[in-house]
Amino acid sequence: MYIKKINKLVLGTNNQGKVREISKLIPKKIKLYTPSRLNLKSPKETGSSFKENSLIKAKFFSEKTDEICLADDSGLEIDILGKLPGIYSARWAGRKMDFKKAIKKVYREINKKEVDWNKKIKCRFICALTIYWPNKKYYQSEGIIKGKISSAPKGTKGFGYDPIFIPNGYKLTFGEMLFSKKSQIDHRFMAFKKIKKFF
Ligand code: ITT
Repeated sequence: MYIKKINKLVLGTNNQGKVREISKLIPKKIKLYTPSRLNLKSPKETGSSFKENSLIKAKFFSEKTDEICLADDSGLEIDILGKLPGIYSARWAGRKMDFKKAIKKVYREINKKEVDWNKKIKCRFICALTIYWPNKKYYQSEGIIKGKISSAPKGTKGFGYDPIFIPNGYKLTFGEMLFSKKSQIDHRFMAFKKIKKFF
């Protein structure tokens, strides 16, 4: 299949943590634009899955700009909480996107279950990416990284729920890990690997 390489792209996210991380994955020669630079707010995420929500965002920003758009919908699923916060991961942080508050809510909800912190609190980060072209074609991919919830938040690197997530096979939280390490194993990288051919 002949794939026309992309040389200009709108990153359909208003989350600066994602902008930082996705920008590093995309080859330097591609010109990147962000909604904040174009003064565009995000659409309502009315989908019921990561894939649906990433499509809503990619389509919205592509139609607004008439450019190719890459959007990410992601979140943390915690088994003992029935996979919450999941697609509500950003919403748990409230309107001010306060992740200290979201993390407190995670511990509050887990402790309501009277868990044994010596046992593993299983969870996973999921990322759905959608590339949407102005001719309405689109392509989606999903990436997952499994892990456990740390018994306390640790580290100041990264963003969002990084201080409470310990990937399987590691002792450090994503908040303690160097970005160069996180970006080689995380859900965003796993999803990105599947769409790399377009860049
Ligand atoms: P956009 O919709 O503008 O992209 P958002 O923050 O609302 O920004 P989501 O709806 O996809 O994005 O919410 C996902 C939330 O899950 C996000 O706010 C992060 O806090 C969290 N999250 C996703 N990937 C993460 C990662 O790699 N590390 C830590 N937290 C992450």
